[in-house]
Amino acid sequence: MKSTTLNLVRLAAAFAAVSCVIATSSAATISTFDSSADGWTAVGDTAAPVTFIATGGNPGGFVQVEDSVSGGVIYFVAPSKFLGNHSAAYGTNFQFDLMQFFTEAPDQFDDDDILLTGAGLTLAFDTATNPLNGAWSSYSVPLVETGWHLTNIAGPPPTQAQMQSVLGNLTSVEIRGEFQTGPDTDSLDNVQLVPEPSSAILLLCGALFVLRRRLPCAPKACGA
Ligand SMILES: [Ca+2]
Ligand SMILES: [Ca+2]
Ligand SMILES: [Ca+2]
Repeated sequence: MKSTTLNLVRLAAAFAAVSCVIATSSAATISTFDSSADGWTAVGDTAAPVTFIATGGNPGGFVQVEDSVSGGVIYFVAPSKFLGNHSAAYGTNFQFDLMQFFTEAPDQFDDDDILLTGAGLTLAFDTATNPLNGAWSSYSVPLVETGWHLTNIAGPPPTQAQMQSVLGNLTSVEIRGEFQTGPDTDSLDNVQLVPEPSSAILLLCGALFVLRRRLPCAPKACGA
């Protein structure tokens, strides 16, 4: 192949590969709080509305609330982009990072850790561990009926149809921020509701990357 043609093919393959990455990630609903609170609010006994903090997240910006310690449990409440039809998220993982901060002796309490509401149902999930005190903890919760409970974490498991109908009609997504009795500050970063790309798209993208790597370099065209 002539070097000009080769370079054009390499360029096309590179462009297609980059387009692949954009195409497979664009369907994700994500809040990384790079520059704002991204519409997140909170319910419960917060001392003030959700605050955006530009540094100290995991990484970059994050959101934080302070407990007013007046009774009640604080939950972060997702903005509208996490609501509606997220049927494609069934079978994927709901991911987020939490950090709690408290100075008194640990006095943690149990409660519903995630609440998904929709189609007249509420689904609750009990995460295995509470967030670290003063450090970020990452959560990845499978969006399948196993492990979820109807109404609250003491409820029976939902059916597959119930799980799917909630994900298809989400009206509320809440993540517990408060785990400590007494004063605490609660932080959230990197919330992701990520439909996995179809295996066909992944195979195509993989093939494009391989093609790009295997094409020979024209002299002085590819760099060292
Ligand atoms: Ca962040
Ligand atoms: Ca409280
Ligand atoms: Ca508290």
